[in-house]
Amino acid sequence: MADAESGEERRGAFRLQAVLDAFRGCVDEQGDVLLAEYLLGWKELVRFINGLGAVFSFISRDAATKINILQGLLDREEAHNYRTLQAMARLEVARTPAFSAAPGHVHSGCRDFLRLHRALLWLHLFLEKLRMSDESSERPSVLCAEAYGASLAQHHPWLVRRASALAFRTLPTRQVFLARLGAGPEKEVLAMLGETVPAIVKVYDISQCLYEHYQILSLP
Ligand code: 1PX
Repeated sequence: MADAESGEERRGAFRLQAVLDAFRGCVDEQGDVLLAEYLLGWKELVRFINGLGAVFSFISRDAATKINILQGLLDREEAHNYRTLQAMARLEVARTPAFSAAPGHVHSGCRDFLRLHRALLWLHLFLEKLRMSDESSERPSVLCAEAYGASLAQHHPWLVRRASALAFRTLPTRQVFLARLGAGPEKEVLAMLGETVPAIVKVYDISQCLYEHYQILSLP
């Protein structure tokens, strides 16, 4: 099993191109979300956050845990049931009566996917702000906090919001941040963000529709 990297280890440099390829490639001809490709995108994002320092390790560990749970389902269960988000949701909803209100989260890929799905909204908002920014804009730390406040924060308790706010303050300047995306000169980074954001939005919208359809947007 290809584990998501823990906060301690880091193999190779982050590449925005790999995120773009993964999120672009994770929607199949039927418009279904391929879980293996989706997780590849998240593994690359975890690689980026691991490069930001120990203050972000509580975030990367949580993301890696969820990625590894889903990867484990893909690797161990009958693969066809977990090849796509649609197949996984169909299976889990049919298997558990009153799934959307079932207490706990034993063996539910849908609840862990939901956490990543919510984080994808943060990523979309943040990358769009970054893409639209210039040297006179607010620092990435501020853009990140704004995106978080408009998305993930509503799902997190005070302590997590507080720890996140402290971590955001340590983010580097815009120039350094863009350089770390590993996509060349600023103009090229911004152009690649212009392709990455719509690819992320497409996957987000498909997943959101599915969760609305099954009424599982509040899985505990
Ligand atoms: C192109 C590069 C851009 C930067 C990429 C950075 C990737 C960040 C990955 C963040 C993944 C966060 C997953 C959070 C999932 C979650 O909401 N978990 C909570 C609930 O889980 P539970 O199992 O209990 O229901 C959990 O409580 C969260 C714990 C950790 C805190 C999460 C804070 C998320 C902040 C997101 C912003 C990351 C800042 C990165 C700076 C660039």
